[in-house]
Amino acid sequence: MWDRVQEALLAGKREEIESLVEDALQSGIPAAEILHRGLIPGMERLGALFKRNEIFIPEVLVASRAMHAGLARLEPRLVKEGVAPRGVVVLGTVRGDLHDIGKNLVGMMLRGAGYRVVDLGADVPPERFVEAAREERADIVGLSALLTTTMVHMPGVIDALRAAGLGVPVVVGGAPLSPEYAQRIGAQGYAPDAASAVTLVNGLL
Ligand code: B12
Repeated sequence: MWDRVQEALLAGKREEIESLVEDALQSGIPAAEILHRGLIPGMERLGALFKRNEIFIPEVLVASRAMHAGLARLEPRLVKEGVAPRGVVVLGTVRGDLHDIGKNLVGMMLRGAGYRVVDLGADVPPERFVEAAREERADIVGLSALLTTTMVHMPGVIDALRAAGLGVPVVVGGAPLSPEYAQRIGAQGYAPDAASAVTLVNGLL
């Protein structure tokens, strides 16, 4: 079952992913299990193949679209209904970076934990984070970066928030980051995955 999900993801078979996820949900498998045994290991295999130059950007893009489609099916189950927001989290991937799968997962898990998430998308300039943090009265700002060339834009966002007089805690994540890096740039927290992101945000509020 999980192999089939992973193979379909690697092959970028969007419709097959949708129906496998749907079937799994119908047969009572919890959404979190589908995520952690099917889709995420599939993305890990994709990353390993990409790293070894066994597949290239077009294949990764098609697989990513299939991943998005699978996540969209899971989202309603991951998100609890009718829960009063525990706080507002403004979330985005920093400027120059188009990777949004991990950020979307973090957003979903936070929504599931009862937060209102304002997702600014990918390639977000610092001033957009500032504007949204102010307008939405954010309790937390979350920054994502997947590239060593874009994680360096994170301190700029923190500086822009502070320059605008906003003391809102900033949490960061993404594959190239570390807790040390987060601390060095003045972020209030780092989490390696979506589940720990929820624990981190809970702890900060
Ligand atoms: C999918 C993918 C793409 C897709 C992105 C599609 C999309 N819509 O997101 C496409 C094809 C567009 C792409 C493009 C590129 N990519 Co790419 N990509 C990947 C890949 C294979 C998977 C990333 C992913 O989705 N992982 C799955 C998610 C679930 O994991 P995650 O993102 O790490 O997120 C989790 C945590 O990090 C954390 N987290 C993430 N964000 C946040 C935020 C907060 C606040 C918190 C608390 C936690 C948190 O929680 C998440 C959920 O558990 C990685 C390989 C890898 N191993 O990461 C390469 C990778 C990131 N890409 C890489 C590169 C080089 C590129 C390109 C430059 C390639 C090129 N030559 O053009 C371009 C850059 C485009 C750009 N400007 O952004 C490199 C980066 C190397 C580096 N260290 O800088 C990697 C590592 C591949 C490699 N080994 O070479 N890529």
